[in-house]
Amino acid sequence: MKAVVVNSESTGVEIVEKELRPLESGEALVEVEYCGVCHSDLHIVHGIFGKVPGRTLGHEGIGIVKEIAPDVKNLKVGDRVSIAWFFEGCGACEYCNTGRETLCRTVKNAGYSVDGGMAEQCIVTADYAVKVPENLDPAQASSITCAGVTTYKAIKEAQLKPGQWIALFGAGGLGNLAVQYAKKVFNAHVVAIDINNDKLELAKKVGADIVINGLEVEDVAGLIQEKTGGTHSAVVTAVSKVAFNQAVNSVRAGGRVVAVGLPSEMMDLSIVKTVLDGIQVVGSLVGTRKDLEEAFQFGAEGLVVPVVQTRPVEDAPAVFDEMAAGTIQGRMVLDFTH
Ligand code: 8ID
Ligand code: ZN
Repeated sequence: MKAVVVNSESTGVEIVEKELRPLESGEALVEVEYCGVCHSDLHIVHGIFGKVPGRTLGHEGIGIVKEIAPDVKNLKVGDRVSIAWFFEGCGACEYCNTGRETLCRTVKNAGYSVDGGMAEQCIVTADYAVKVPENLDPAQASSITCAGVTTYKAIKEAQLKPGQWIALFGAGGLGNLAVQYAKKVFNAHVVAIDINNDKLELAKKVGADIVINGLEVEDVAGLIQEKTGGTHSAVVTAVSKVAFNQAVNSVRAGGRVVAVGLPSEMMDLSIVKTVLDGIQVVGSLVGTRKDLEEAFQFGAEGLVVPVVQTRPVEDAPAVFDEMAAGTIQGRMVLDFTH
């Protein structure tokens, strides 16, 4: 089968032929239909979490179950399921047992510590594959499998209430979905900040009340304070510390900043401001299986509509270049159905 893998130098991706091993207990074989390309895949290719040459990428996979191990009870052949970053937890630790399973210390992550969904077929741990609702388009579902669930969960972490203001830094693959979840699901007011006007146009189209180009405005945080009185919270998916620093200064006293983007940098955090203004800064990592089920359902109900463009698998190297150049609107999704 065809698979998109990290090349041997960890500098880019290549498309190779791979064979899958036989299924083991608790596993299912999935014939992949679509897999989105996330900015995290680019980080993985560049080895920022540790080099993984030869690894099959992909944690926005959607496909159909073709085969199950004899002991699998929760899936049947023909089910449409996800292949997500949260590929498997131990199921027994304090994190797995307190609704924080993505923090499991022995977690497996698709497309990083185990082979992922950017291939014609993928072996999944059946208990961790989340079913896709019938009326959700599978290419759109792929984008919810990481970008959607991650932003939906991050907004939960922001403790956003209806009618409040939220600042969303970054309007890329994650960010445009963050706008939609914040606006349509949480009924909030949204400021979207990016450094690219095309992405801001998309943010506006999908519901942002105010858009700001961080390169065209001298004092981004000051402008947000002026227009909103300081937002109640912020979610940062931008891949730049500049945005993290602006976020801290954009929220009102008691505000919550949720870090999602993964630039390999340090943010500046004024201790005095953090203390005197009671600012909270928290990290948020993808979402649990339950979060993904909920995030899918809002897609199935048409409240959230992922902006996706399908591309042939052969385009994978080009899509990674476009991701690095920042020219993608919404999500590029590799099409394994042809
Ligand atoms: O669970 C998690 N925490 C998680 C899950 C999935 C992805 C984290 N991520 C991380 C990715 O690894 C990546 O670091 O979130 C980040 C964003 O992923 P993405 O949305 O898939 O990337 P993108 O489509 O390239 O969008 C990034 C946006 O940031 C903007 C860019 O213009 C682009 O639209 N941006 C940048 I770069 N600098 C900015 C700045 N200073 C900025 N926007 C505002 N201000
Ligand atoms: Zn991702």
